[in-house]
Amino acid sequence: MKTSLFFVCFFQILATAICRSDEHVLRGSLSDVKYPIILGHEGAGIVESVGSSVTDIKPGDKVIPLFVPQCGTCRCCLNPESNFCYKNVFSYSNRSSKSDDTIFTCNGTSVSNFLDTGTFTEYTVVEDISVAKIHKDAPLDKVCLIGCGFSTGYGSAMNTAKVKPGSTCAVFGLGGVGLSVIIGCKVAGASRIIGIDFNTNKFAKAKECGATECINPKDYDRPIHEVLAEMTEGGVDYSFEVIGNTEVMESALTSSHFGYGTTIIVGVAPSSAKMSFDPSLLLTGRTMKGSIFGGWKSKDHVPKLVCDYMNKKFNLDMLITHKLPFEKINEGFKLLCNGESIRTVLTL
Ligand code: CND
Ligand code: ZN
Ligand code: ZN
Repeated sequence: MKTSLFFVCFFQILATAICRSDEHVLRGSLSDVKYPIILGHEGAGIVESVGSSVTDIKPGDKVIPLFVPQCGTCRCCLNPESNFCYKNVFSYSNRSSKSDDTIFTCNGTSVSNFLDTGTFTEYTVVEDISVAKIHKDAPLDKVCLIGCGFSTGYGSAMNTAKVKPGSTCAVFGLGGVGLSVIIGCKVAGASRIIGIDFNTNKFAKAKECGATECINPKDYDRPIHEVLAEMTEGGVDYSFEVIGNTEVMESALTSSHFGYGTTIIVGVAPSSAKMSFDPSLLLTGRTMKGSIFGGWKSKDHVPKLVCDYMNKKFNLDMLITHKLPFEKINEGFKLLCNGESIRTVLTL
């Protein structure tokens, strides 16, 4: 391990949820990770020990690991518009970890650590820039969702799109991340929030989160952007792709209104995927952006999001449909793949 031991934090994971990105890696659709790998990036735990140079975290603190780090000193961290960090793993050819050497080994074989957070383990070790101390009374089996799914969706609406009061939004994909986009659109004051999914079973929960209408593309014999254009007199103000499908990304872009519509890409497409669309969609005044971890500067904002949750600014409990002991993790993946769960939280 090249990382200096002075700057590490060793902690026990007490709760972790399953996000679709973990399943993308299980399925092999992200080719830039190295196997074997410890998956999981949506967790929370309690610190056991820290390196001697770590000043902001101490043993006994509750923490959330951060899959986008915040070193605080690089060009991205210093840019108020960015939540990226030069120490992120996304800009490296190996998406499992930013260094070639790994912290973990099993019988002499290196084991990668997904997004430098790998939470599907009882204990882990991360750099101090990849972990945030949270409120001492935070319920770990709930706030683990702030480690990815909730913050990613909620921030995509609040920070990346900057949804305005009275606006119309379309959210493609009603999983844990998409429903969190809906919660963000609602908190931002959107007056119409249209959920789109081909699994109709997701509609009731989407409405509970704030969707005003839900539609299933399978119910129409014409492209969904035409249906949305009809419903909204020409197109939506904001559209979000929260699936990871490039064809849906194009639909989301086409569904936004010319002249001012904004499309946010949140879903993670397979590594080999390429997008192709008519450039006049942008030429005519639409904007398309991507959002990692909802645009939050992780180390600064995760503790605040936990406090906002505790102060009831938003409710994420309704995203948790299943709770299982950690050893039933494979059952949790089955629930996700069968479209039966929103978030399964695994606890020790
Ligand atoms: P989940 O699988 O729970 O939800 C996806 C939803 O999309 C499901 O309800 C599906 O039924 C629906 N769906 C799939 N294909 C279609 C389609 N063609 N048309 C309509 N509906 C469809 O996933 P999740 O909510 O956990 O994650 C969603 C995406 O977000 C996924 O790609 C994940 O990898 C990504 C993500 C991004 C980030 C980030 O920082 N940007 C962080 N974590 C996860
Ligand atoms: Zn940085
Ligand atoms: Zn995730």
